[in-house]
Amino acid sequence: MIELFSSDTPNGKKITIMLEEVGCDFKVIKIDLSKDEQLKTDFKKLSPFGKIPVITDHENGLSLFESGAILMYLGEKHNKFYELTNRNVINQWLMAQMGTIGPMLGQHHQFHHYNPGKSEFGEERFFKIAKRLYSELDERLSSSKYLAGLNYTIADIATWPWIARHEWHDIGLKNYKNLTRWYLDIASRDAVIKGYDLLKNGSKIPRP
Ligand SMILES: N[C@@H](CCC(=O)N[C@@H](CS)C(=O)NCC(=O)O)C(=O)O
Repeated sequence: MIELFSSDTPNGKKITIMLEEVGCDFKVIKIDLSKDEQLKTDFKKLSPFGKIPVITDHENGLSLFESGAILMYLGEKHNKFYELTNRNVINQWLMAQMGTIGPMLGQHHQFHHYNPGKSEFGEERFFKIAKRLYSELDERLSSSKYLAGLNYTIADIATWPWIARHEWHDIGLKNYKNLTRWYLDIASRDAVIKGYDLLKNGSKIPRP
């Protein structure tokens, strides 16, 4: 059994989706970020920077933080969505999500969604970057079925929950034909529908 310490955020949903995809028995322990539960001493023993998600695999006692590392671990352990023959390409797109797509869209959330009117510079800068990312992903998906090629992989699982925040982004997902095709394809997977509803409160995937 795997314990997942998480919150209902894109980084959190990556892992519920992956756990549903690999058919793993798991339990979610909710970390309330609004109450700073991520900064408690016991949690920081598992996650030194005080960030969700974290897993503990009770089969071997291993705890891991960083969503990308968790996806790689689960992909390797279950031999799913992380083919050895395509691993460099999968890693490349996974790292692009971890280093660029997540952090930049996260800033866009901060300025455009949570704090509009506080910084014109921040709002404009991250709106522009987010829009550029939509175009760049659309371009990639014009010639590739999934981010790392023909197959659905952990790179898609890492990226998809960020695009699922498209209503907050206010960019108009439906104007990006290839990104929309990819988004809807993944949104129709049973594991994604289940994993998206991280808190099991009936949360539905937003349509473009
Ligand atoms: N690179 C990390 C980022 C994790 C992250 O930013 N988590 C956020 C929620 S989505 C968090 O825990 N924020 C609380 C804080 O920073 O205090 C990962 O992918 O696991």
